[in-house]
Amino acid sequence: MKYSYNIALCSGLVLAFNLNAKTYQRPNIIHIMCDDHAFQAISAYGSAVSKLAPTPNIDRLANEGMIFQRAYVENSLSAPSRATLLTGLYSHQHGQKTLGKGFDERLPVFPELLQKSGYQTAIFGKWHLACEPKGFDDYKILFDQGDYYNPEFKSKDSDGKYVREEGYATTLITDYALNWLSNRDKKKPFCLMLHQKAPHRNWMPEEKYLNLFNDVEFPYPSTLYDNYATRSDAAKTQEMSILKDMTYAYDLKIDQLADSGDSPALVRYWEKIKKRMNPAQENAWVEAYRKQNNDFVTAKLKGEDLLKLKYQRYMRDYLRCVKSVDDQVGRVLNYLEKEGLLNNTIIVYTSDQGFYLGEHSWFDKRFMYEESFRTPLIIRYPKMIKKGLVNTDLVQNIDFAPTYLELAGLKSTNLPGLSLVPLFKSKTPLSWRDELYYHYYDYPGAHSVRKHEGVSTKRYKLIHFYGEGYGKDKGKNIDAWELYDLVNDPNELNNIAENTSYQDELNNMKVRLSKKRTALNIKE
Ligand code: SGN
Ligand code: CA
Repeated sequence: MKYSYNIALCSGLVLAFNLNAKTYQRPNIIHIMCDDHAFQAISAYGSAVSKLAPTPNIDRLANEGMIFQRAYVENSLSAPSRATLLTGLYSHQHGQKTLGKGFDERLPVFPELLQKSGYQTAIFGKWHLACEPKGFDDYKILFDQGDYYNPEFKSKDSDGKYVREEGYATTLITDYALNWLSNRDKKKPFCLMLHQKAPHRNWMPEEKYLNLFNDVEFPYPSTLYDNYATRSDAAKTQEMSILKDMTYAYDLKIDQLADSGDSPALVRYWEKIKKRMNPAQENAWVEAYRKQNNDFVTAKLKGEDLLKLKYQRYMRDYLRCVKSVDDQVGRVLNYLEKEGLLNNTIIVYTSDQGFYLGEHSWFDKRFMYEESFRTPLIIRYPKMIKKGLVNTDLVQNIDFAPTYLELAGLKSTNLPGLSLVPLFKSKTPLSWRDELYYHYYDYPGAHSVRKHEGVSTKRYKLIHFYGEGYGKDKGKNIDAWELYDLVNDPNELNNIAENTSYQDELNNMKVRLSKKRTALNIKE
């Protein structure tokens, strides 16, 4: 096997912590990963939107730990990110490059190694890989993307079947996690992966929050009207525009407008989803949206006004879902506090990628532009991390596996990522990476984002869009370069690849990309 872990218990690593190896107590690990949770929707990150929809429990993790300002993924999509988390590998190395099948199940995954070394391991919530979970003592996973209301879960005891559970996904997933923690063997350390489905599309809030934010007008991102003037065709041919692609019924819950251009497949899907609700849930739902839907229909808005109202409706539902996520993080923290586990448990809060909250006029993710390439990352571990620290080093989701292995006293070899442990102590090694490699492959696919790869330093980002066009893009092969100066143009509005003053930077970045491709053996 090409990628291997050395599973020997490694006292050398333990000593590297400056702790006495004999007294080193391996920490418990809780990896909380929410689906599509934009950093812009976490108040600790300080965006204008998040100030109106605060997340006090997630913020507590940041206040008592370290917030990473420059955490990124290597491929902004769920299944690839999940495979990367488990293996520590890039998409082309573990095979899960798109949402379809691809994961090389023979590869070792870090929970399996933790399990073999004496950890109790479990995963609850979204799984999203075509294979069965391995390396977990217990699991309860959603079917595919999972449902918000009364979702179906497969568990160790369900005979391979998905079984409907009554309730709201975010709460149920947390219930399972806390129940597992309560019944664990207290003599052994644990590794718990708590993977929420929320706030993934189609953003269905919990009953009690259906009216939250009704009177709030969320501020608009400064790039809401981006016209992609300096960009390649890729930004112009995507299908993730709030104005054009966000549907009335499925996305915005305005059923009266289902025949005003919505995709019939999504309308049918939405009808099916609604049937999952029990009568009380359905009533609450209809009541909550009645007035605002009537207002929306009566207003008959067009153009900019329509975009703004769609954005408001999108933000309200998205942030309502986030509110439930934050509540449940609070429940987990309370449990750990009550059980005296807050000191020796590393709690990681992150997402499987970033997400657009109207920036560039979009929802969804996939692009290497900051809002989807970047992801939230907050880590609380008082034994190593002092309170209230802000980290600005370039970190990436390939770093999780080496971090967890090091914390568990295990050694990893041949992994492309870096353990974050030295950063916890605010001592960035001089040799820390100064660039990130990114590659998106899922085209043709939902939202029509063209294939691209790139490298990013703290200062510049180079993106290369490539490949044949399909469907509506048939005949439009693309081979386009974009370069952004992240310091002078943090919103990435000015592609300077063709600007004569930046040809040295362009060439330097092209050399970086070419070297990365060689080092990582990229074939595509
Ligand atoms: C579904 C969504 C897409 C989303 C992908 C991937 N469509 O296909 O909007 O981009 O998931 O999301 S939906 O009609 O099913 O809602 S991911 O987080 O799993 O990568
Ligand atoms: Ca996702």
